[in-house]
Amino acid sequence: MKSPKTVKLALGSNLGDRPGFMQKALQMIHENIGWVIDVSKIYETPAWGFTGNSFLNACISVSTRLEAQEVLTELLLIENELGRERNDSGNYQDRTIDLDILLFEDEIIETESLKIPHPGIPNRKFVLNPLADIAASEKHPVSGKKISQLLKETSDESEVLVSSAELKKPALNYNFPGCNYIAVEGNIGAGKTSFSTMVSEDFNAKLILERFKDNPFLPKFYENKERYAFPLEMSFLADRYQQLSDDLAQYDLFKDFVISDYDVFKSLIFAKITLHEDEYSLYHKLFHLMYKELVKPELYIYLYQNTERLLENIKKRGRDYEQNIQPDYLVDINKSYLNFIKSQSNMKVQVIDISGLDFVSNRKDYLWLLSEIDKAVH
Ligand code: PH2
Ligand code: MG
Ligand code: MG
Repeated sequence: MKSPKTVKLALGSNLGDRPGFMQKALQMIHENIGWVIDVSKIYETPAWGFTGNSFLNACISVSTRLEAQEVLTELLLIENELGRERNDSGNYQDRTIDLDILLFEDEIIETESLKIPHPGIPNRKFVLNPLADIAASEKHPVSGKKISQLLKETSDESEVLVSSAELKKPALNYNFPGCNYIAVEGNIGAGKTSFSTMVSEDFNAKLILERFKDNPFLPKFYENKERYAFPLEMSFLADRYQQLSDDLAQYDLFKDFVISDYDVFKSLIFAKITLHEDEYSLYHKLFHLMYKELVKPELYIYLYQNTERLLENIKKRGRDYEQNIQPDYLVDINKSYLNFIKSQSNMKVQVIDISGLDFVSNRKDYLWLLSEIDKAVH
């Protein structure tokens, strides 16, 4: 899973309901590309390089997990959707909407279909003016000059006016109010880590990830469950207890809430499956001594994924020691989780069926998942 990057886009329209097309484009960018972080003013500009209706132009800043080439593909789809017609005369034409990538972080890309930074930036006031609204002090990755400097120096003398129309950022609708601590749970390979990482990046949350990699018993356990189940469960419990009591006690002033990719109760859920009865009863005692000391999540999210997809995900992420996990084991784990969830009365719990979804590569699925959680919080 990729971390979000910031892309600067130019919007232009000189045909039909110009501000309407621009606002619709913004909404479609939100749904298909990423979060619209910043919008410029709208400018009224004379058609540059051809004779045509005057344009409305604006620039926006978008936080996206797509690559530049994928952003371009999405922009072309949106242009089509909004009635953009192209002929292949090679000349500029009037258009309902034009969406161009100006900057993609500080990447320099030169392919047949894509040139970033957009080569037109320095000599177009209809780009520089709105771009300066949202990125005046950013440096052009090739010339190293600030956008504000490029605007001062440009040889373009066209008359660019601020329009009375304004762009509205698409509503976020997700702000997890009143939830200081969210735990994301689910079976092995459900996508707990991906989802909590994405939320922490997108909503300024402190992220707590299970340190399974440091557990020396885990690969051994998958080789020989009889021998290694008890030390494995004990070491997970000790580590989770330590991590949660440390990390939840340290309040981070600069973060809005905490999200973790596990809840400590999973220790008991797994132990119930992997331990013998006498071992489990010992484990159970120790577990509750520790459990009562820990802060409980205010919202517990269970991502339900079907066994087939779990196995696919496990295969895809390719951890050697997980490759022999049997479907039955995953079915048992899921059942135990659901039993635990049923018995919870004090905690806000939400089970979300994500089978058939792919929230990592499909932004619409991700937005749907967020809206489901938002329902639980409100
Ligand atoms: N886009 C062009 C060509 N000319 N002129 C203005 N004022 N605004 C534009 O967005 C514009 C243009 C090619 O994309
Ligand atoms: Mg253009
Ligand atoms: Mg274009």
